[in-house]
Amino acid sequence: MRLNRKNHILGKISVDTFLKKYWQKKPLLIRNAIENFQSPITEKDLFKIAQDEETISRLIEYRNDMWQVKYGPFKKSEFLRKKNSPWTVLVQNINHHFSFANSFLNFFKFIPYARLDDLMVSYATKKGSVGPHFDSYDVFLFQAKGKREWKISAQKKFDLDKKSAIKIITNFKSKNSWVLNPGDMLYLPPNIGHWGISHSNDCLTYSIGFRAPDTFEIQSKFLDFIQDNLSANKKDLYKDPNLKLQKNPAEINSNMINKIQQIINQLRWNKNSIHTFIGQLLTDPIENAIFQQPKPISLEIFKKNLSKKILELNPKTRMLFIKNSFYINGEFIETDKKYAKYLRQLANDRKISFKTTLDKKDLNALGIILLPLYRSGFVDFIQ
Ligand SMILES: [Mn+2]
Repeated sequence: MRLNRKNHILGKISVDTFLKKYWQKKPLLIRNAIENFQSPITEKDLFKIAQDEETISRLIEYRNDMWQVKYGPFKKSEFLRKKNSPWTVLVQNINHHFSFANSFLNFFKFIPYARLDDLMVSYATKKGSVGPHFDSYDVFLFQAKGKREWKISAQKKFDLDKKSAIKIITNFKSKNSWVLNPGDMLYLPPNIGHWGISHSNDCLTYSIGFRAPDTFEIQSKFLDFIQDNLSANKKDLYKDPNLKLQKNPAEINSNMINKIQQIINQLRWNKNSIHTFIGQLLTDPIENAIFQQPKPISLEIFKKNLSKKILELNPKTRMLFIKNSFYINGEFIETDKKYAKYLRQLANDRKISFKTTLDKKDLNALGIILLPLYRSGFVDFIQ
């Protein structure tokens, strides 16, 4: 299995056709998206990661006529369950743990990184399911091991189970159903009712999930951003040296209203501030991400490493750019235009090698730009 064959993940469909006809529009089943696929990630790996404090994981089962959910971290003993009872465990951000999972995401480079959320992996025993439901986000469901049946509905209106702890559709009507084998994949746009049921005791499904900020989030975070960047002076007090006696002391006079309106109108933003806001918003790391800081090293040693080794982004790192402005994990990177091409390469490929490309001056300049990122644990050298 090779991970560098271009775009073959969509089978016979070209990226252009996919974007035009399917993305955010309608489901697509791709048989043999990857031929002879064998999952390097096993259920044992999942159970191990689900014990980690930092991991977001869920265990879902249908028991006593009810959908039940338990949130991780889990104890090892909690996975010593009977294989003849149906259950599912789902673990988020597997790409933060396995370099394989991280490179698997390369298959989905035809969608901008700014839209990518994570690779979630779920394991289910036979008949294990999380029930009929819909999601608000696009997802590719890649069958990695075992068999899973996917039923999808064409409904627009769903009734939800009010008693359930998870989102369950009570009036689910199946329109299509397919049994996916290893290497098969199903793409679903947002809000399509779907129901996956494991047909084997070794069912592993990779979910490549996308994210989309909602309008409320964008607006409220922008107001926070404006507040954080206020340049107004707190000593600049409201003044009214021309105050006139007014008939009703409780009335707010029009002078005061006009002056406050003027002050509010002083709030300004331009394209640059919007760029900074967007760059910071979209590279904000996931909530519980911890970046381990390496042993401190000098600029000289960092430069030596830079000229010999490959530098890569930490799997948790989000790095995006707008023209020559770069953002990494919510921070703006100051850089000379001359070095933008290297940072673009680092952001696009998520790694970079300077082995033969740099003279002393450039190596020094890039060392100065990249060392703080290294110190924050945002980038590291491949050993
Ligand atoms: Mn789903």
